[in-house]
Amino acid sequence: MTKLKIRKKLWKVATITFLGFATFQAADSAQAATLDLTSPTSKGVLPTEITSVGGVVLDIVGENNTRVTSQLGASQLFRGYYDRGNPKNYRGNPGTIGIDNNFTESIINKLGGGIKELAVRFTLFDGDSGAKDKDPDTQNALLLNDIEFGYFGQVSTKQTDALGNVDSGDPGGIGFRSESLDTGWLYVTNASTLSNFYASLLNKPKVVYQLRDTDPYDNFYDFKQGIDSTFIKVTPAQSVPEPMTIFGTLTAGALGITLRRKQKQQQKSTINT
Ligand SMILES: [Ca+2]
Ligand SMILES: [Ca+2]
Ligand SMILES: [Ca+2]
Repeated sequence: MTKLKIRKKLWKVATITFLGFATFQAADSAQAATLDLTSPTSKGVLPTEITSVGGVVLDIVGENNTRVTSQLGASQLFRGYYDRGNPKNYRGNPGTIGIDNNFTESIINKLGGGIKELAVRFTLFDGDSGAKDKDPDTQNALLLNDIEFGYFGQVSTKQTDALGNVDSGDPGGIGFRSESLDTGWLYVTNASTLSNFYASLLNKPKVVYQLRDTDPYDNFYDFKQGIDSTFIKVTPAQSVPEPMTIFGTLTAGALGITLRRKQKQQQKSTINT
């Protein structure tokens, strides 16, 4: 490759890198109006197919850094009191929030033999797990496949409208508050919780979300609000190199060529003398 060609290539990469940053920043500012398009896992920004509000979003990072992101649609979830709401077979304590059947065996096999990180997002209207509500703090537990994953009353939440636009007057809260459409994430890295959950997926490839109440049937829940979308996506680890890495490699390559040329010149002059 001639020096001119290398220079041209470097310029091209620099331009792509710049455009990459510009796109990233644009996406970032577009997110300011809506909430929850970034997961607390190390993978961060959610696949664009995930809606800003509604349903249950499960974001899993496998031992091999492959990411599996699933959204169970709002229309498939529970609404009502857990002794009289619907679907009928979701009633009880624990009561079922929803069942995600998108986890096929082949998807679970892509996680590299285990789960490193897991985050789950809920959108719930009138959850009553805010500090001053009926079921604060640890009164409503979340279960995934019968395994305890935390408490609704300890989740940081934001109030939005049905399209996911954050209520500008809402300072945010802890728990899913009474008479409010709240969205928030639970984030789990506890190794034994994650390994138990992984084993449950191997046993039955589906995720059953449930809520266990210390004093059941006193409260109405509506998990059906927000934007309805059901979706699952597998993102392999490091499928595309970062622009900065390409730039770094090229620069190193160009330096290498210069160095080798100098060495050759030195060798030549050594032979000549
Ligand atoms: Ca209570
Ligand atoms: Ca209760
Ligand atoms: Ca309520």
